Amino acid sequence: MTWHVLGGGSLGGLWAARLGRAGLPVQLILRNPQRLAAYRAAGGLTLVEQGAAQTYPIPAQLAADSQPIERLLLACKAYDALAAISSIETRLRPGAQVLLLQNGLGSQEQVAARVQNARCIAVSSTEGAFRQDDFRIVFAGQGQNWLGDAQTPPDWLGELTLAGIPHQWTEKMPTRLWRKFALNCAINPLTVLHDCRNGALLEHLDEIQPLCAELVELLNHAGQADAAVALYEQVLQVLQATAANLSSMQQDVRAGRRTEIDYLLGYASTCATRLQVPAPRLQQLHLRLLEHLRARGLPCA
Ligand code: NAD
Ligand code: KPL
Repeated sequence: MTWHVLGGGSLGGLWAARLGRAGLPVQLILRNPQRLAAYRAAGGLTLVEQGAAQTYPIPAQLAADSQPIERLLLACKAYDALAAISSIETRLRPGAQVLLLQNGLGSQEQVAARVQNARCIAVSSTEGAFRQDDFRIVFAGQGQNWLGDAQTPPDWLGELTLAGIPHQWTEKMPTRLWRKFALNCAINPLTVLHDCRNGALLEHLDEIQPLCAELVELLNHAGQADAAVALYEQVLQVLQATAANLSSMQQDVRAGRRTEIDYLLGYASTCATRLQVPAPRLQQLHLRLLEHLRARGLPCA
């Protein structure tokens, strides 16, 4: 069965290259004829690992192709996910499996609501990759891919093992997603506002501690108590362990790219309002970040 990978960016490229070089059938789905032509001219996807580059001639197509899709990795940003799935929805076979790689919360529900005959499986990745150039991806950090839903594990997990893609199946995927969401809400926006690396936030614990307290309340009211346990302590651990890193949001802002703010603080603010949980610090942080983005001419959604 073919792995269709929508999005030839950092994580899509990383997954497609590993699946393809393991001899598994892979098809990349690219945005438009110009991107497809550029990809073909590049001769495939180049993956750089520990300084060594290798090009993999993975076949690619457009969303308008007629090949039915049984297994799809949706590897775009959260804000592109709904449009991306809509572009191929008529190609999905009934019961198709769709892996959702997006950070934050909200896009998974949007996609699942759009393709109700598909089995949507969320993935939370701690692997790191970035685009050095078009179709040239640097594998920058080893990590884990947590994935799961309420059904029995699919039979293709062995293919991930064959491809050397680290993964762990969990029935508690919502807890994983909410925990990562809370960590990202507590860390990423403040790194942008203080224009600093993760470790420098250890000097701003007066802001982080009450923010974590609000996030804990929010998670508890959202029925995600497990994801709220010792949140502040884990935020401190992440800040220490990733002290020299730029958060993903900080990288986006520095590069002048759109951020996934709507799927982090945007989702948190909306959720707090809907559940009538007081969250003044989260909401103020959201407004400060929006103002910061606006002042730099970056999209506010
Ligand atoms: P990226 O911007 O590098 O790649 C996304 C790709 O999707 C781009 O090439 C874009 O052109 C393509 N795309 C968007 N809409 C499309 C469409 N309709 N049709 C075809 N292609 C389309 O993004 P990324 O870094 O791979 O991130 C993907 C998701 O994974 C994000 O939610 C991100 O937060 C998450 N994530 C990334 C990393 C990382 O290290 N890069 C780690 C963990 C999680
Ligand atoms: O996931 C992250 C990100 O940058 O998006 C952490 C590690 C939480 C902060 O850098």
